[in-house]
This record gives sequence, structure tokens and C-alpha cells, in this order.
Amino acid sequence: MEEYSSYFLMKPEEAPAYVQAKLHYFPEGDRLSGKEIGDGNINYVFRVTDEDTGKSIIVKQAGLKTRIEPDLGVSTDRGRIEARILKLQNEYAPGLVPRIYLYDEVMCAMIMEDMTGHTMMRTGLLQHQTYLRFAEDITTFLANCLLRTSDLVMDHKEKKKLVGEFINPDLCGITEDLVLMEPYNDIYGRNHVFAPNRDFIRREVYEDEALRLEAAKLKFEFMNHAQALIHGDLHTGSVFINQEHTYVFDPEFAFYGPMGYDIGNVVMNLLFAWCNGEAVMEDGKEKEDFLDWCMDAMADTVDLFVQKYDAVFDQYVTEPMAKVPGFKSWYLSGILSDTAGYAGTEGLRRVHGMANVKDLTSIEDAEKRARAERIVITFSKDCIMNRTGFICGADYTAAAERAVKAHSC
Ligand code: SR1
Ligand code: MG
Repeated sequence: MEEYSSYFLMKPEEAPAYVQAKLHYFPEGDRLSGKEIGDGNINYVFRVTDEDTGKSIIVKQAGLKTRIEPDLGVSTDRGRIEARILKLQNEYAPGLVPRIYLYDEVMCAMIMEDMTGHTMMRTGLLQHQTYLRFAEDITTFLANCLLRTSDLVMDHKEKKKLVGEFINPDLCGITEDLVLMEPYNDIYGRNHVFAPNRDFIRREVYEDEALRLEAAKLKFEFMNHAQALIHGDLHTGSVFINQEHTYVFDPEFAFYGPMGYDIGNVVMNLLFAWCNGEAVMEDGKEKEDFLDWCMDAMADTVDLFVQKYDAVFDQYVTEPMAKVPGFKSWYLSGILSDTAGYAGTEGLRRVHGMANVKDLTSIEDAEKRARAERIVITFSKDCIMNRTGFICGADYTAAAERAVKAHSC
């Protein structure tokens, strides 16, 4: 039987032979090793390294079930979606996504550039590293990838074709359940509630009917607003970074959805980093610098996005009705309101949904963790309930200050 003619889940030690069979990347006979390096909720990521030269490459394979919840089956088609969007994003934001060398539909595996010299951003943030280029790079990525795949810029027929190519029912289903439903009702009993916050979450979330209504609206906006080709899961575990450069990767949740979903996810994950630093760092200059950087990065992400929205709009939009005076700012206000709304939904789901973030769960002191979670909940509710009023970075830092004050020791 021909090698790799039917799907199986690779073991780390099988990855080198797979790379050698599929690609001329390492010379024949080189000593290669394979190691699993992924810690995600869904896929398997292997690094194949040439033991003599140190040269390396990545194999990412989709399993038939998610790793976090084996009952949650997800289509392996997500690999095709990921490989396809990374190629497109490399056209719109060159150099800000890793290169894909090959996608294999049978093994549901892709072979891609190893982002050596870069660290997963969440890991770096948990070590309280700051990244001065982040807001600049992420907004270049967002403004270009979002606007240029939307009807603002793209030919309408071409865009509709892409909407079809990126129909992603299983992964969107995960978001619709885990992000946009279960945090508000725990309907499947699989939320992870930190015991000291049980009553707070019941009162502030499950029993807050006004909040649940706004969350319901955001859920249906997510399902029905095919605005742009979004990454769909743009948290700090989907970014590899160093002081000079940023890579955005792992876009398997991609589909045509609201732009604000991606921007809001970035914003909220910077607040998670702030909460971690605030809870675990020793008082002093290092802590102040880290906390200031988190707040600045959060505000800059919004403000630089707005600036780049303007620039990309002016450079690329030719659609006659989009050029009608007033349309550009009207369209932006919709994106910004969604940004706040989905920042809030990301906040709540990471506190007490099924998939939590280390920024919060790794806070060992129970009282400090409970407080960090409450800050996120209060901030998130503000973002959701008052989303039309969040129009610039300062609105987010002001909301963060209010949330911190509400839970001051
Ligand atoms: C079952 S997957 C859980 C979460 O991990 C991914 O990164 C997404 O955020 C998803 O919601
Ligand atoms: Mg992921």
C-alpha cells in the first residue's frame, strides 16, 4: 500500500519520515528527530529537527477529536481552511504569518515554517515580557486582512466565493457554544467555575437577564454577519513573537464573520496578561512597567486599528456606495461596537467557560485569582452592555480602571 494513502494520527517519532516522504527540505540520510511541541486544545504539532544543523520545520496534524474534550468531534477539514487562509493572509499581511510548504488532505496535516526565535506570546506574557512592536504589527495584520477580504475592497463575486470556501461549521459551532452560549447558561454542565467565585458568577452572569440578551444578540451577529475573513481565535496563544517581529498563526477557526470578533479577542487577552501581572508580580518598577505596557498595548491596538482602517479604506476602497460621505465612519462604528462586545464575550468565556486561560488559572493565591476573575467579569460586562460607547483606546483603559476600582482590596 502506498505510504500515507489513508489517515492515521502520527506519533512524534513518525513525523521525520513523513516530512522526508513529502518534501525535499532535509537532505536524504540526515539525522532527524521529532518532538510534540503543541499545547493547544485541538491539534498535534510536531517539530522535526536536523540534529546536526539545527534546521527545523513544523508538522501540524488535525486529530479526529479535540484534545481538551474527547467527546467534541471536529471535522479535519479545518486543516484545509487553515492552510488556505494562511496563503491569503500572506498576500494581505506579508511576513506576518508563517509560510505553508504543503497541505496533505489525506493525512490532514500541513508542513509549515518553524517560527524559530519567536515565543508563544501567552508564554512570554506569563513571564511578564513586553513586546513594543505588538500593537503596530497586529493592527497592520488586522486592518489589511479584514478590510481587504470584505465587500469594502474585494470584488463582490470573489468575496461570495470565499464565503463558501470558508464555511467552517464544526469550528464555528465550538465558538457558538463555548464562547457565545455556555458562559451564560452552562447548558451542558461543562463550565469550569472557580469555587470562590461561584455565587458571583451566578449572580453577575447566569442571572443577569440584560447581559444574556446582549450576549444573544452578539451570538447571532457572529453567525449571520459575513463581513470579512476573520482569524476566529486570535488570542495570545495564536501569536508567536519576539522584540522585532510578530507571527499570527493557528487560524483554523477562520470563516466569514464580524471583524470586531478578532480585534476584541486581542484586546481582551491583553487584559488577561495585565490581571496576571497585577496578581503575581512583586511590587516595584518592573511590575509598573509591565502593567503600563499591557494597558498601552490594549489602547494602542484599538487606536492604531482605527488609524489603519482609515488608511486602508482610502487606499483600497473603490466601491461607489462605500465612498458615499459618512459611510466610512458609520461602518467603523459598527466594527468598534462589535470589538467591545466580543472583547467582553472572550473575557467571560475564559473566566468560567470550558477553555480557560493560564493567565488566570495559574494565579496560585486563591484570593488574588478570585479578584482577577472578578475584574475580568466586571470589565467584560461593561464592554458588552455599553459597546457602542467604546470608540477609542482610552475607553478601554477607563473601563479597566473602573473594574479594578470596583474590586480593590
Ligand atoms: C474545544 S476547543 C476550545 C477552545 O480552544 C481554541 O483555542 C478555541 O478558543 C476554542 O474555543
Ligand atoms: Mg488554536
